Formats: sequence, structure tokens, C-alpha cells
Amino acid sequence: MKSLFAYALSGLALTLLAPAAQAAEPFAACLSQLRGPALKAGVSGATFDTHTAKLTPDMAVIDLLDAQPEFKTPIWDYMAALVDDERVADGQAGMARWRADLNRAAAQYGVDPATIAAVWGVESNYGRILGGRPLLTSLSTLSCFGRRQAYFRGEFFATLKIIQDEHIAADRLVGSWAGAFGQTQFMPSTYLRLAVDFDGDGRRDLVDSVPDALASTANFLKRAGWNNGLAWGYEVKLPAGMDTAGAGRKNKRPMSSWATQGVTRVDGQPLPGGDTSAGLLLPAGKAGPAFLVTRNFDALYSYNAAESYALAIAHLSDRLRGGGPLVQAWPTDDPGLSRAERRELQRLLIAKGYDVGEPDGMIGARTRQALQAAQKELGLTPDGRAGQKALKALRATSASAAGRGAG
Ligand SMILES: [Ca+2]
Repeated sequence: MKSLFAYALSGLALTLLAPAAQAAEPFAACLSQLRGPALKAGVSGATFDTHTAKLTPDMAVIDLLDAQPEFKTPIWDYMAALVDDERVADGQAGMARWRADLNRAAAQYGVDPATIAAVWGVESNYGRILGGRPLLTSLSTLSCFGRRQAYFRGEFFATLKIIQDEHIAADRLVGSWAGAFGQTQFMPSTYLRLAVDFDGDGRRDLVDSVPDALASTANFLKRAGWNNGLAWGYEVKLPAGMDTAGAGRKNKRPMSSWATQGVTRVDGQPLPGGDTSAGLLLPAGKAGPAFLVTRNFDALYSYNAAESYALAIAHLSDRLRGGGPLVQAWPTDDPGLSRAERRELQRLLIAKGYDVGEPDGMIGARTRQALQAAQKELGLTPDGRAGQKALKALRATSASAAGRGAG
């Protein structure tokens, strides 16, 4: 009998030649082999048969699984788009609208409203961006092809269980290519473990119920060890010449020990005393902003296993409480753009006759190519980098064009 591994290998090789059609046969064979394990995981035969009968693989998700980003996004680009004035204003409006539910979730799970809202804002832009790929298609494809099949099979079976036991229609279960879905962007297995019904309709619905989404996020953080009353951490200033060899989120020491070394909060407030311990986080090295982060930062980190991601949530939560932008500058002469500035850059490119598609604030391949061409035209280095330098250059040419028009 041909093993699943062999099917996967042949499937992978075939996709290099001609995607969907060539993958159909090994996919069908793979699905029939997954039926037994699915039933063992609690999926009924009827559920499995009904929801796999018409599945066809989407080989694009395998490309996304293996995609190496064109270049690593610098932390200042990442933070500029994830924590911009727009997301702060939208978050404060969302907190006002859902205040009663947030307060109730805070009381029940011990996670403050601004932290819950910050996760919501970073994960799905407060429920506005949920992803559009059908989970059954993506996860069945990832279960049969590619390099993390065992993991994705668990998520595929969990998706079938959600449809079967939670009565969420299959066509409502759309999300990222990897299967994160809903306003919390939970993976299906995380949903099964941690989602809660908070609006009292008897269903755990992270797609269409904001109260369920907010409370499920709070439940996640509580289970990840969130300690209410403890700050996630602080932006701090290091004394000149400080040895930062002991930096690192996990390398925690008492706050008093950092204070003894001369580390201070940038806002002038004293570091907390007591036995609070914290690690020194230097996301862009010694020359950029510095942070002391507590165990609560680790709880945020567990949501998506990236320090930049946890920092975006942490900083957004401070902004939602009325705090200001980071005090220390990132070590770059070309800072990142907010989403409003990204849209402006795209509109300026469109005005110059370049095709970037819709000015949606997403910097994809088309925007980068258009920007490279515009940079060439302006005699700038054509690196396609959508930063403050490119925006200023485009603004200047647009202003001088307008000036000529008026003259
Ligand atoms: Ca509900």
C-alpha cells in the first residue's frame, strides 16, 4: 500500500508541474485514508462524508506554507501599521460600544478591557478582517501535502467537529491560509479548547458574536497565565554604556535589580518594587526602544509566538488607555508608514499613472513594483521600500505638479 508520505511526496512533485488537476488523485486517496483517524478524533462518518465529498485541494496554501518573505519586515514597519492613530481611534470606539461586555469579561477572566481590545485590534482589526479562505479546503490540503501534515490534520478534524458539534455552518468558517479564523483568529483546536459563549445564545461563535470573541480572548489570556493588576511592562531608558548581554524576554530579573543598574521608565514614573520580575526586550538592538517585560508579556506572546506581535498588542493596549507613542525612535533614517500614509502613497502612485490596484493600505508586490518604477523615474534608489522617504518624495513631486498646474 502506498503510504501517505509517498502520496504527499508525489502530490508535492506534481504540483510543481500542474497544480490542481494533478493533485486531485493523491488528494482523494489521502482523504479516504484520513477518514479512520477523523472518526477516532470524534468526527462522525456522516459529518466526514458530507463535508469532504466536494472538497478539492487548494495548492496555493502549500505555496504560502513554504513562502519565504521577500525581505524581513523591519519592526518599525510592522509597528507603524499595527499601532497607528486609526487603530487607536477604532479601538477606543469599539471599547465604548462594547463597554458592558468588556467589563463583564474583565471581571470574569481577570483581563483588563484595553488588553482584550488590543488583541482584537491586532488579530482582526476589530472584526473587520477575518480572512477569506474556506477552512475545510485549506486544512484538508495542508493535511495531505506539505511539511506539517500531522499538525494540520488535527486542525482539519477540529474544523469538522466545530461544524458537527457547534453548529457553525461550513461556509462561515473562513480564515487565514493556515486556518486561523474569526474575530480572535483562533486555530480550530484552540477554539474547541478555549472559546466561550458570552452572549448567552448557547453557541460559541467567534465569527459573528463580538461578546463571544472578546470573552474567548480573555479566557485565552487567563489560561496563558495573565495576572490582572500586573503591567505587561514598560518602555524604559537604559543608562549610557549599560551592558546589555543579559537582555531577553525570558531572562527575567527583579525590577529592583534593573533599577539598581540605572534603568528608568521613559515616562519618569518609578519602576514597580516588590518581587515583580522582568526581562529586557531590545527589539531593534541597543540603539532602539527598550522595554522591561513581565510574565504578562509572555501571555501575549503565547497568542502568536512572535515578540514583535506581542509588543504591538502591548503598545496598542497602552495607547487605548490614553498613552502616547513610543518615546524612543527606532534606529532608522526611514521610519515606517501608518495605514493612512500607505494609502496616501498608493494614491500618489495612482495619480502618477501607476497601477497599484485599490489603495487599500496593503503593501503588496504590485505596490512595490509601482514604487520601484516611480523611484527610478525620480532618480531615487529603486528599492521599492514603502517608507517615509518614498512618501515624502512622492508628495514633493505631486506638490510641484500641482504648482505647475496652478501657474
Ligand atoms: Ca454565543
